[in-house]
Amino acid sequence: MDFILSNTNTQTSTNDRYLSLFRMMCLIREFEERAAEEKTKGSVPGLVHQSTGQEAVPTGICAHLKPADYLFSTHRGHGHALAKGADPIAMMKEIFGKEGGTCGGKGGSMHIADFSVGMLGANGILADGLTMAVGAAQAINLKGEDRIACCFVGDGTTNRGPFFEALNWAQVFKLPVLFACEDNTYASTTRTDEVFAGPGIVARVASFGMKSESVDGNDVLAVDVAARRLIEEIRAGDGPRFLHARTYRIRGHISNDPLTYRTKGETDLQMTVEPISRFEKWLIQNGISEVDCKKIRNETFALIDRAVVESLSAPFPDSKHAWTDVQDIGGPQWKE
Ligand SMILES: Cc1ncc(C[n+]2csc(CCOP(=O)(O)OP(=O)(O)O)c2C)c(N)n1
Ligand SMILES: [Mg+2]
Repeated sequence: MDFILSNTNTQTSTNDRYLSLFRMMCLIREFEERAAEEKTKGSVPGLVHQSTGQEAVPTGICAHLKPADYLFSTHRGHGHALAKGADPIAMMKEIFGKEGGTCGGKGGSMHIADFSVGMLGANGILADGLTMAVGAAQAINLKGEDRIACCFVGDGTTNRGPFFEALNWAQVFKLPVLFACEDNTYASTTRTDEVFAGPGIVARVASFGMKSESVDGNDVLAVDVAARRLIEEIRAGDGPRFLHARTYRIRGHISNDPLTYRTKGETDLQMTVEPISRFEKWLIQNGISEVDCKKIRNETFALIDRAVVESLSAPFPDSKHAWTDVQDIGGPQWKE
């Protein structure tokens, strides 16, 4: 992290920006910790995949996306949706399957979408978001629109066929899409490097002739700088780009994962470089007060607490709405 804070006016707005990055990371962490807690208590149907330790990646990238840009996500997508601007209270209700959720409580954790902020959907099918993002980017080009598409992808998913199709098509047609790989070391219970042929993800991307950057994904400022650069190039019409962020999944694959495939020592070591306390330490060393950081942590705690309380008391959707909003291809004639 090579940014220095000072007390000039320009720096005040820079400091505000750093604090907003910090706030977003805290929001994602708190949101997922509480969602997983409620899952354990039995209030949440469906699975909860936490991205604890990976918060710097969506935070640094989505800071450079505009509301009009399209975002496609994965099964581990709460952070992506929050960073794109989805309402945390409506998202929590969605995870609880309640009325008032971003998809009326009918999608759940792995199908969160909020079209009003360009978040076009999480996705439980690995790699399918990539091909959808490429389709959206092709539509953007055909219509001559001023926006880009972005899609998150896990490291393990880069072994699936649609990954190769998506990169190839995007590069051939020079489409405005950012592929953002969260390389969190694991694919479920498997270390990805044990099942990955060749010299690595960046080399695979290079074989398509696509420009990429590989960054420390636990350093929000490194992600921020790389994302700004790559997104500027995409907006300039240079075609697709790939951002490879090296990070670590501190929690299990799902909230009740017994973690028998790795040692506690490994996770403890990763805790020493996890992005939130690391950035907080840097902020304090560079002139932001501990009180300001604490205030942000307290505010996010209060907001998520409210989200949980409201979600618990919200009603389930009325069964008469079961067939609305579930497809957009002309209504549910097939049911009748
Ligand atoms: C097509 C498909 N195959 C298998 C699965 C089951 N599955 C869910 S997550 C996962 C591992 C994904 O690993 P990675 O891409 O690294 O993402 P991460 O979970 O680490 O975020 C698997 C195999 C799935 N959801 N979809
Ligand atoms: Mg992974």
